[in-house]
Amino acid sequence: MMSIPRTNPAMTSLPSSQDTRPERIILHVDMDSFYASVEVQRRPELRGKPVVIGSDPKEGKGRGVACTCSYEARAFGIRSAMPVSQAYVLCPHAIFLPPDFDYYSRISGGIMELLRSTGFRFLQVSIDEAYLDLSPCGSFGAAVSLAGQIREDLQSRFGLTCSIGIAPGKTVAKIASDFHKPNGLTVVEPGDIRAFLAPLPVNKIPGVGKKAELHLLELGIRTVGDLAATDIQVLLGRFGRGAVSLHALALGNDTAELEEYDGIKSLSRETTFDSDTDDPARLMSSLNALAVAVHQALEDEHCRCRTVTVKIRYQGFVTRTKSRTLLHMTGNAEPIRACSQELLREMYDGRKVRLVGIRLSSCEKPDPCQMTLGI
Ligand code: TTP
Ligand code: MG
Repeated sequence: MMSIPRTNPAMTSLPSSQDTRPERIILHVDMDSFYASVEVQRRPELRGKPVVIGSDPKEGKGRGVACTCSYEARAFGIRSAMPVSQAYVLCPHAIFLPPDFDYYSRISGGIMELLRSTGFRFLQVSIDEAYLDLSPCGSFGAAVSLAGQIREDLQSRFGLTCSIGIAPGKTVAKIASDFHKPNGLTVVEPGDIRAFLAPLPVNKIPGVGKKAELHLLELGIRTVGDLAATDIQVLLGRFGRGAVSLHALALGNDTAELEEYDGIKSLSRETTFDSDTDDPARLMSSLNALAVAVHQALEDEHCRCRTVTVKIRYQGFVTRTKSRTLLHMTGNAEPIRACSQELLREMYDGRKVRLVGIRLSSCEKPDPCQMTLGI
């Protein structure tokens, strides 16, 4: 394993096995404190300050949560998903900014385009993270050079830093990108996976959440090394088949492959009424049916979405649309239905309607490398 701290982003010495021909080289990139860094980039006066992206803390009485915060704010103990009231207590002089999702989505689009344009197999897994399959590079040394180029390009084009992990499989690449944040580059070569993972707490494995962590702790398993040393039969008895890939990973076998996914940009469903209507109940029930249908389409694609748009075409073909970006990606029917109803209520002006429609956009596929345990 080789870790390159942020103070030394340029590689000077290449890993010893640069001449070997590994089967797979996967790069995972994750932007650092993404929403906060994007805000700091467009408001340079915020640089170096604790910045929290979330709703107004109202001097400790606000009820929302923080989406993320700058690393300066993290030094005060503030974290993503923490209530803003708590964040305010930890750092009253932090700068709290409301999220501007449309802007973050646009910047994310540019970043993903840059990564895609490298020409390697590409998979975006969230607004600020993606994988590239760098196997055609032929060596870890060549992959590290390319990673350096990507970091430079992201810095010069967007003024943003990222953290990168390079490993023979997706799961280890993802764990590695988180290893030296922010602005880190961590390379785990094929023979080093087990040693790299062994000291890490089990919750560093994607998909091992609080519940799984507690179950593992009950078995005396705290680190990935403990997991490797545990008899697979014990794990199978406790977690079922989900334990197989988890145990294999702990032993150094990262089998998660990168399947390229072009991504659906949007999904829509619409209904044209037999006769134009201004009956609110009829409009709402049609909208609800559309929400069910478009959600089904989303499920069929195994996707989640972030933005909901409602379209109304009035008599005479005058068409209006209104969009809303949800706080989180969702694959659930309820937020889509509720948001569509809200948009219709806000937009409808009482005229006779010819057509209504719902469109879901900013769609993405959840990261398939998440481990799932049968608990
Ligand atoms: P992350 O990559 O998890 O976090 P981050 O980029 O802010 O920080 P890090 O340097 O640790 O990678 O998430 C990307 C963005 O997604 C984040 O900037 C804001 C958003 N987000 C939320 O809105 N709510 C959440 O709970 C989390 C974790 C992220
Ligand atoms: Mg990030």
